[in-house]
Amino acid sequence: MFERLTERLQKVVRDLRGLGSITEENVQGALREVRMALLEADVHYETAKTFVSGVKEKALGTKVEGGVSPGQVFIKAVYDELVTLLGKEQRDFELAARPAGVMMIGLHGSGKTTTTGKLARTWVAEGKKVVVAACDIRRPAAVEQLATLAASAGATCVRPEPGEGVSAVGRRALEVARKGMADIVLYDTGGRFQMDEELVAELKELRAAVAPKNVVLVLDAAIGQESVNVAKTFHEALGLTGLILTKLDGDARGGAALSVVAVTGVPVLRVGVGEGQGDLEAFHPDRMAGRILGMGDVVSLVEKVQQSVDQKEAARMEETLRRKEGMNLEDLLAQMRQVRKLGSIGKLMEMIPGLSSVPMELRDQAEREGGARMKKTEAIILSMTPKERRHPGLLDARRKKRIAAGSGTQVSDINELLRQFKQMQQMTKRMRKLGRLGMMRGMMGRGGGPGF
Ligand SMILES: Nc1nc2c(ncn2[C@@H]2O[C@H](COP(=O)(O)OP(=O)(O)O)[C@@H](O)[C@H]2O)c(=O)[nH]1
Ligand SMILES: [Mg+2]
Repeated sequence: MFERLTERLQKVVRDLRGLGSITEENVQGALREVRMALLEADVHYETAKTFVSGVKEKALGTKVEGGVSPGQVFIKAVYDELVTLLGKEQRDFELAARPAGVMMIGLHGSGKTTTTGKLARTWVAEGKKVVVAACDIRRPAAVEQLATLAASAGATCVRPEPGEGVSAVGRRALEVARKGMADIVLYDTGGRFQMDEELVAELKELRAAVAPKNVVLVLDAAIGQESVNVAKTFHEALGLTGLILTKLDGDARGGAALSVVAVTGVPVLRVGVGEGQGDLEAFHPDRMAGRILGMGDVVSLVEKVQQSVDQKEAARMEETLRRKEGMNLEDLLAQMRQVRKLGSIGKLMEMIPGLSSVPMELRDQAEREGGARMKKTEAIILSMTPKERRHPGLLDARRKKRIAAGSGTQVSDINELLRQFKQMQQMTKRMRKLGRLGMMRGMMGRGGGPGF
């Protein structure tokens, strides 16, 4: 459902490539694309509007620096806004009361009974005493299903007695829980293939009988946009306190989550990720946003770069570019350490979409070779005197021999480093000249910088 959004965003990133900054004008088109994609995915008009203005504000307010492109900054803004829309923080059940009531409702086959079993299991494992009530009284098989799950979870199951109605079963389960000093009562209810008045009346009666603090809608994520209507109707009729999205192990990309949370404002408490009893997870708005965007881990990469390129170093690099004699070996050392701060090379490759598919062995190899080379270079530079680092021209055969001995390397290693360094130095000198030219061109209104 959100493949289109991903596609559009990738195009947006391509279009923003090469720009030096994000401005009101150049981001206009990108914002339009995002809005269209959201509307196409059936996101409510108002929600899309709020979303887009949030993205705009964030993107314009972010400085583009430290090796991050405007496209990446834009994606990051979209991502942040998605996280906000999805509820920002992880939320949980209201379990302060004793016993705390949790009413599980939803359409037929959405996963109510399975999820009731999963929850019981988690809570029992946390040392809580749990009672489950089989309030799906019309189908004997449903009662058996719950009883089996409860037994394996270590929870007490209250079954309907002949002639007993839904709310009577609920009331009796609550009584059992009170007497047994249980911590939690879970009410597993019946569903329909569609919402109807009879179901609503039945659920309302149960809710009135047991007054649970939690009324949780179990939603099959695979039903897509239909889930928005289902959630809206249930919310209006019964006042939901939380959502559980099931079957997220399938193809559903989380678009349903986005729309449902946006439309109802009800938080997602858990997600079902499989048929097994252990397949229930906490809901992390940030991870879901990443999943909706389907963009590898560009976002954490952007965050990492922004955090680690500290202001002082950025200023230092700028200063280097302004210096007439270009960069020196001290600058090189500082830059290498900056790169190192980003973490391992293998990890960085993993975070970049496209590079993440590079086989593990190759990533490891890059890691080893890159790491070993950086270490060697660092050792060589550290064996120099400060004066030598600032004026590499001083390095004659005698000095090189001394440095090689001090750093455990060969004179040939030092020559290799100096050769590469010369190339870098020439490049920074060229950048300096072009930079000035570029600025002049810019001032004369002909536009276009050097394109670095
Ligand atoms: N793949 C997958 N299947 C699930 C998940 N949750 C429930 N199911 C399956 O969905 C079907 C219906 O579940 P059930 O709990 O009986 O639904 P109910 O009618 O709402 O009580 C069962 O076959 C479950 O195994 C999930 O998170 N992932
Ligand atoms: Mg059921």
